[in-house]
Amino acid sequence: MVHPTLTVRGFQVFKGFLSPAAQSALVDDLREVIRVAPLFSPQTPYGKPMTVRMTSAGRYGWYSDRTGYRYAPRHPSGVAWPAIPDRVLKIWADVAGSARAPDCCLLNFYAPEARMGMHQDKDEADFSHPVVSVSLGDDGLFRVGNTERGGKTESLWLQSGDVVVMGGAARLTYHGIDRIKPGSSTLLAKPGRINLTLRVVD
Ligand code: MD6
Ligand code: FE
Repeated sequence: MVHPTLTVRGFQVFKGFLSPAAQSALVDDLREVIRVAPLFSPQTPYGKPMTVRMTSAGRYGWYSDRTGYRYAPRHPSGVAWPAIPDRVLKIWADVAGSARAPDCCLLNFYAPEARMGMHQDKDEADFSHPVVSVSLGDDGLFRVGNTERGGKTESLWLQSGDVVVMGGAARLTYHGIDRIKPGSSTLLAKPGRINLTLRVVD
């Protein structure tokens, strides 16, 4: 049984869950995912592209364009999403407490200026499964709000190797990334941050 280092508004934070060696091995796996399914900049229903670039692994990939958000069975190029790496599935098995394996691993890449606005993760069919996130590379300032938009928030820095579980009463809590701290980690070849989110979709 693993225990979170701290819990922020129901988000369980496992600081330093992955050793530096485990982080490097994971980055090698993700390089292969990106080779097969290259990062792209999703459009949004609001007309502006997202500042993060993304891709996915698994049976479903998260996709956004002017018509809305959805899970898609293929990368925009038409190729099937690559399989979720075993090392990623192991993290889910260790922390999620879910009987099912995830069927989407969304990979977000934050270049130095990228951010992610406050959002809920609500495109999945069954909110009894948590969302598990893995941070790699530069530190990211994570903001946690409420189950309704607005109100007071709390922020914490997520560092390379940290794992967050968003489940239970926190499953529909608003959250986002205000900014990253370029150069705070040497894990990646260039400044930036990778965040993986694992979900059960259908
Ligand atoms: C990020 N994370 O850390 C954005 N979603 O870059 C998320 O949007 C997120 O950390 C669901 C559960 C945990 C998360
Ligand atoms: Fe999210």
